[in-house]
Amino acid sequence: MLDVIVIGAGFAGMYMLHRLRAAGLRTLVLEEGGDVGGTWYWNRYPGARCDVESLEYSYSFVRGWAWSERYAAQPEILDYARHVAGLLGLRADIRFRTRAESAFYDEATGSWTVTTGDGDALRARFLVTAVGCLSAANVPDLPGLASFAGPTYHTGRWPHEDVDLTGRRVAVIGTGSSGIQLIPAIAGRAAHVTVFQRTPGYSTPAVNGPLDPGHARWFEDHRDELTRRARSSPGGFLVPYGTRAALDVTAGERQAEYERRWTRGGVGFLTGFTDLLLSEEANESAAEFVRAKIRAIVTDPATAGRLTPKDQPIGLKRLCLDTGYHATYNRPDVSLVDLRETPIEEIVPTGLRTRDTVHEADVIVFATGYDAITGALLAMDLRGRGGIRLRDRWAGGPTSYLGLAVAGFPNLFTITGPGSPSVLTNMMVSIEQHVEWIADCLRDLGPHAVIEALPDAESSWTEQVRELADFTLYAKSESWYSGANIPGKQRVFMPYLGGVGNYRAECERVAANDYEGFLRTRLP
Ligand code: N01
Repeated sequence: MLDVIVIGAGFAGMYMLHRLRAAGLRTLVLEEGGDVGGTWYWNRYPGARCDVESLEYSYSFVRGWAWSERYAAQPEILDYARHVAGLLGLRADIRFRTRAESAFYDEATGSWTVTTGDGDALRARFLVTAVGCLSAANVPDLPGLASFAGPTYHTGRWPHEDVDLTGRRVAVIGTGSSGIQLIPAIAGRAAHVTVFQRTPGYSTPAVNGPLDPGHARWFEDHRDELTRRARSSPGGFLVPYGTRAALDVTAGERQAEYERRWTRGGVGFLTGFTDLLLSEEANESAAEFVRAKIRAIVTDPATAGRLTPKDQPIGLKRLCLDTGYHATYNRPDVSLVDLRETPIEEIVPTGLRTRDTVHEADVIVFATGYDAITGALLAMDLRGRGGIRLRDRWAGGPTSYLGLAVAGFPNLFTITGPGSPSVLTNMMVSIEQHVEWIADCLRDLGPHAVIEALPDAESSWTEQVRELADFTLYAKSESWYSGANIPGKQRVFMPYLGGVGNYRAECERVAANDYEGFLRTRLP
């Protein structure tokens, strides 16, 4: 029997393997893909790149990698993941092209049995999921889709072989982060791009460019100090966080701050003031700034109007970063269909039919997002004590203790699970924190331990996650953060909003208090 099975070999699973090996635990990683990299293995669509600066979106303990751009493109990030796998010799303990279909906990032996897609049953004392928050692709069930004559792709399951869109008429459905990156990258190469937009989103410029080698050297020289800063910050980013409320300064000062952050680019647009996600009035000032930018960039007023978010606060859906997204609509070979005005009625062999016409297309790209945070966990048949299914435990929405553990599921840890800061933060910072906490826990407890979240601890943590969301504008928002993008999914705001610094302190306190909130026993 193994000590630990880890599911997923993205950045979380890779680091988990490294730390568990260092703790002397026999570990096997199961990975559905053909190599390491997780999200960066699957998201190969044109234009895919990180929206966190690459220097920050990298392991804090790996040195000597030279990023070429401020925001690396997907191939470079995948190269980095492969480089780290080689450096640490990880592949020897990763079984690729192996999907974990089910995982059952056996109380008698205190162990998990994981059944793979090829029918193998593997046993381990502990199970760690590193399945990613945005990995279960959402493809809408559009009538007639099977009749479409051309190929269809989802951005998160992009083929590994070359997809040549040159001279093709491409329909893109979805204008979230993926669509916003893809659309400018294929415009000009495709014969025509028709974008099907349901809700216009806010986006600010990435301001990407070659990475200054001097800055990269400085970053590496100060890496330990910068890592400490990121780990104690609200979001795990090294952006400047403002200390004043937007409503406490003059309109001119607000405007100047927004302009400064817009020009600098990156994820910091909304961190300039303390109240942008708390007060509708403050939020509206930032939203209106971005709306005015869209109106200034897009030359056709009707198109600008359709692209401009109305009656929606900014930042409650993930704020996108773009490179020339809105300006793309000034091209003659790019057109926009507003699905609120003319919904897709059906897909026909030659394209997409809306009320007034058939939009002809050779290729359809779904940039329609994910069943986020819980989707990949629930895609497996996970069963805990007494055979209870995670799917049933979470029928009313996910519950967890610290986003790391679920009552009734002993010896299971969920990296960046629901109830942890995860997707609202720099994922690298959140991944490292979870991995280190889990590895230390298993090292402290030893391989014969059984550890399980107590129901009371789980309820009060879940309540705390909800109360924090209720305190902010997120409470009323409709987004994948709360499952609103998936028909029939229970609406629960899933990420913990207290910030990575506070969250880390709480996890450390729990561990120092002899794993308070967990029931610990030992196998005989
Ligand atoms: O997915 P999304 P994404 N008919 O859910 C539309 C991360 N990420 O893949 O808003 C028509 O954001 C949907 O419309 P609406 C990042 O965290 C990061 O773009 O629901 N349209 C929306 O426009 C991000 O937030 C990076 O009305 C439909 C779009 O599809 C997360 O992944 C890059 C539809 C989905 O947007 C997800 O981003 C890419 C339907 N039936 C992604 N269903 C970087 O690091 C959905 N839509 C840069």
